[in-house]
Amino acid sequence: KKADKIALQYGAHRIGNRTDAAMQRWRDYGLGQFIHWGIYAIPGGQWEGKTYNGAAEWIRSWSEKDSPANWRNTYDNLYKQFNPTNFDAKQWAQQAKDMGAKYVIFTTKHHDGFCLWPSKYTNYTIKNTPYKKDIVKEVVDAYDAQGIDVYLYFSIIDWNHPGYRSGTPKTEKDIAAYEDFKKFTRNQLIELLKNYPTAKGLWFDGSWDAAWIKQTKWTDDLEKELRALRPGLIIGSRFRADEKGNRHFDANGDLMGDYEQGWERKLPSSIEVVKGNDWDCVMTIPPNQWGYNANWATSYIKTPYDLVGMLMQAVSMNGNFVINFGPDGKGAIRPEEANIAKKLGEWMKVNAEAVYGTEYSGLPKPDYGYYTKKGNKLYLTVFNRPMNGIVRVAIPRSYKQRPAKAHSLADQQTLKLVTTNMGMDKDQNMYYDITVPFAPSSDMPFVIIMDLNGAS
Ligand code: JFZ
Repeated sequence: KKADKIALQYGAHRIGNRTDAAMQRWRDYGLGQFIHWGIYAIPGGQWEGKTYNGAAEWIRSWSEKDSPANWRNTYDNLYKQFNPTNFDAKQWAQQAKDMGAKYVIFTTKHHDGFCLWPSKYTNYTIKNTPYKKDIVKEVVDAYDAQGIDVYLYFSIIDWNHPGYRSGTPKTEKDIAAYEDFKKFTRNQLIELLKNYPTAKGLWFDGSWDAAWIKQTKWTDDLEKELRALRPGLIIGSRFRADEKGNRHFDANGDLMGDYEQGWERKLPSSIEVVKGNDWDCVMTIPPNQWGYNANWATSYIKTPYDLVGMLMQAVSMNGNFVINFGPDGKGAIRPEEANIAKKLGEWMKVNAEAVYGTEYSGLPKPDYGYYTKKGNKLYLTVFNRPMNGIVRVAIPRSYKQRPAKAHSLADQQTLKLVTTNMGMDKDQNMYYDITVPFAPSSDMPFVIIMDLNGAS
């Protein structure tokens, strides 16, 4: 389309969103769960009596700075104590189901290199812990049984593998080591796809190192190979770089991968920002802790209200919203997270119709909250309740559909809807006043459904 596009061999291989059934299913999820679990859950953000305020799953790198002699010996031996006797994949999956999650992203291997599956290609795996059993398999089976789609998180960064390099390998020795690491990475990815045939996608991380970015052709070939192994496989934009070193978006600004994977603890401010691309947002409950951090009390903890706000902000702009959980070293989900999952689930149980399978409404964001839309139904999730109990919906005259009637989702009660001619509208809006019950039935947002006239 654009004449000024430069020729790229390893840029985006598709312009526009995927249209197949697997991707449509992804698009309809709305809400997902992330789980960060690994041996970093044992120290839980504390190292030799010191609390580290950085992300707990990064503790190996914090402790390295403080006691260089210690970290390799100590951290890399933590797996010998990994025996999560409270781990119950079925319970996790039940909790995720009750929360309303439609997909889960599970850390098979984080930056520390420890594998939660019994990989054939390293000894640094769950098989060599007191626990022994394949945790990835337990998680996949339990979530499959609940009808929750599984995505395998995989870190390219691997602090344990001797061939891993962050900077571009230059010496012969480094180059050979890195070639080894590439083989290892490829083997592990193929192994994951073979071991877990129901997994719907791979969620890549730690692909920002200079060494990795340089592997343009190799990573492109590998992505193709993985896709050929698993038809429908979903891979986001955080895997490879184009030949100019661009990540996520190639030198022409086109998205590489199936959806934009750059929304890490942030949300787009408007629909224009996401340029029509599929995307999801991954969010921590504290400001920035993915792995278990024993000391949560010192930071702000997002409330169910906050999280529903972010969920609706995401879904109203065609995104999915993924909430992270960090189970402790014994495999238990902390009570604060369990409580948030429960509260969200209670809300989702009533209001999920405004979430699943809905899309951007085509309307400007209302001050009351967020619109979502499905066919002839327009949903307004109300966070800001007007003082007079009248929600005034402004619909541009150019919008094809008109609200004909309204009801509340929670109790299916018909709500009074009056077309209002203010006679002063320079923005060419039509107004629809909807009277909402004066007393809010809970401290959480509520949803108004409007039935629309006219073809969507
Ligand atoms: C990475 C990891 O380092 C972190 O531990 C966690 O697993 C998270 C989900 O991913 O952190 C990132 C990744 C991407 C960005 C920032 C932090 N980003 O795109 O800005």
